[in-house]
Amino acid sequence: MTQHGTVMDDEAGQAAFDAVIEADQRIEPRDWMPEAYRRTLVRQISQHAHSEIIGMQPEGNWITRAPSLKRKAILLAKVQDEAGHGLYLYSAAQTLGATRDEMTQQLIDGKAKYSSIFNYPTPTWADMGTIGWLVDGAAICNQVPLCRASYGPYGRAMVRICKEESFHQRQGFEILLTLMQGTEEQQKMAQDAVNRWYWPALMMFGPPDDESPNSAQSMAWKIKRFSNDELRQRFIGMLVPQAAILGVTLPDPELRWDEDGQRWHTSEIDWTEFHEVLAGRGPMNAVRLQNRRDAHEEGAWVREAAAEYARKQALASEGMAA
Ligand code: BYC
Repeated sequence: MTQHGTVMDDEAGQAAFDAVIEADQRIEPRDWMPEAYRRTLVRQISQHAHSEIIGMQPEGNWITRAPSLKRKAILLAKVQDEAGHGLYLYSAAQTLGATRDEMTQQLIDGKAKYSSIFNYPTPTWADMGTIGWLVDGAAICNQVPLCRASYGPYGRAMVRICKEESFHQRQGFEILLTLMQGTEEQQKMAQDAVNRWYWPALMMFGPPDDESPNSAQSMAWKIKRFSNDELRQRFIGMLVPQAAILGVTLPDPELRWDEDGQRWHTSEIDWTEFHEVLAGRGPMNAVRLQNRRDAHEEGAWVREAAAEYARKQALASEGMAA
């Protein structure tokens, strides 16, 4: 293993690694790193990449039915952005030695996790607004601190992703605002979508801190900067004034600011639902995976053609060099 190109034994490597983390600087791909740090990053970054790719489906479902040409162009661009995020993130995981083929195989075999949120259906146009507002909103809250993750390629990928997510969040908010200024039927459709997505969006931040096995170590390594519950609280604080502007009700009768505890008091989150979704038994898990498998099989010819083209290019440049 190396640190800036020099061969290091494990003891010196660990000391150099600890010093970089302590000084809040960045670990780069060729630096020495503990195996567990590498594994944690591959786990989190690949899950994140899979989430972006699977996350194209709930919105992709509405591209052909968006209510105007302008809405269609915006939605198409947003879904393409998610594909781009997946690609930056797969590339970041590849710098840690994971191959794209391995990661893809784990996803289509159903062995890899991806965000629970993408296992819910999108029956109405209001779901497009709500995904932007709540899902991209939660994503920003979770991902802005990841721009400072200690692993360089991950942090840098997150900077661009967060800029795009901010646009996504605003376009979702604008869809909901338009619906809320519309007919009674449109207002009901928007409120119904908020009712369906609110709790799953809170679950995106992961299990409560005392049931989050990875948080303490990931925070010590400065991959995560805030705990799951801290970010969930921050997200609720963001939503409350925005919900008031929209005129929608957050579907939690217990929600109130607790002045003494300096935190949002909420009803209990249904963690059984979260665990069911993670176990593959959410409303759309089977459909999402089957679509991903079909797309992989149907895209085989593209991968073969690209590999063949690369092989011919390599042969041609060898011929030129000879
Ligand atoms: N869904 O110890 P914990 C997007 C798993 S894409 C599924 O707290 P950690 C977008 C967790 O992986 C948004 N699994 O873990 C795209 C762990 O399992 P393993 C995706 C979850 O890693 C398209 C176990 O539960 N965002 O924005 O410290 C359109 C215990 O949890 C979930 C990211 O991926 C969940 N919600 O913290 C629109 C952000 N929560 O691996 C929008 C990057 C937890 O031990 N990831 N699990 O078997 C992270 O920040 C962290 O990985 C998490 C979890 C906060 C999610």
